[in-house]
Amino acid sequence: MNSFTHPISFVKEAAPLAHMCWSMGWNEANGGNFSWRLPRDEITAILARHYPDLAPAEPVAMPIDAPDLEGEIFLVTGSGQFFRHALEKPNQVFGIVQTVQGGTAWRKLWGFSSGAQPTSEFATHLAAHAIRKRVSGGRERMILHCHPPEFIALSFLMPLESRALTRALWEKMPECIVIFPDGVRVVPLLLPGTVEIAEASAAELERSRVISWSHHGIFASEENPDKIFALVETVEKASAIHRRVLSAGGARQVIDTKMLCQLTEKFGALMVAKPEFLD
Ligand code: 2HA
Ligand code: ZN
Repeated sequence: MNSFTHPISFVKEAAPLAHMCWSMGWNEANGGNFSWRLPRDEITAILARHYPDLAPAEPVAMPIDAPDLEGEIFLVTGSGQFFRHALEKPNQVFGIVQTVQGGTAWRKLWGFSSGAQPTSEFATHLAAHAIRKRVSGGRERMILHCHPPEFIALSFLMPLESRALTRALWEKMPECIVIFPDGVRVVPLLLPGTVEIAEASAAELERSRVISWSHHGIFASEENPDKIFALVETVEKASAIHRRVLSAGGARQVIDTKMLCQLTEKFGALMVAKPEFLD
């Protein structure tokens, strides 16, 4: 049972998620990052109630403009922080920041007690939030980047191609096409923490919630902690099965297109999008 508590309800939910990601082996050391676009009125009221003396810090310029996110407030992991420490030191691992000055800067509202800044991937997170907020009609609020080993292994074994990777995963477990009908989109190996990786990811995020950063990790968008964990967990499970099948010499049969179409028909109401790689 989780007995962790925190005056900020969003930290109360995010810290156990981060710790669980570490225990799954997805976020070693300072690897990976997380951000959550918070409901503005609710977080403003919580901060006013529990931290009445806190004043917003000076704005810091961002390497990317996010005009569509002007004024939005994010709970975000700090650069250099360990997911393993999330329960023990939540006020250090996490911070709450607001985008200001037309989405060209951020300012700290709470947290980062050791002086950290938002994750080195914050520019990509913001680009992703802007796109996924629009594409999902505001439903998606959370971005998780982590390093799940089976998923990463596939980027050494398979073509770096969205269709091939998506089909390989869909064909290994019936749940996959239901849970990620929008597929997994592949971004080539790019330097982490750059505007280049943000722009390459943004293009793919127009069509999918799940991105493969080749030879590096996964980048995913969803609504809440349960849904984002379930999404990454399912992709990683299917990746593990596929990697075992490859290690054993390859598949003799798979879940075929006919069955994938039947799954789509039966579970269409649960799917966030119409599957694209079904032909
Ligand atoms: O260390 O994972 O992508 C943080 C990262 C960079
Ligand atoms: Zn990473």
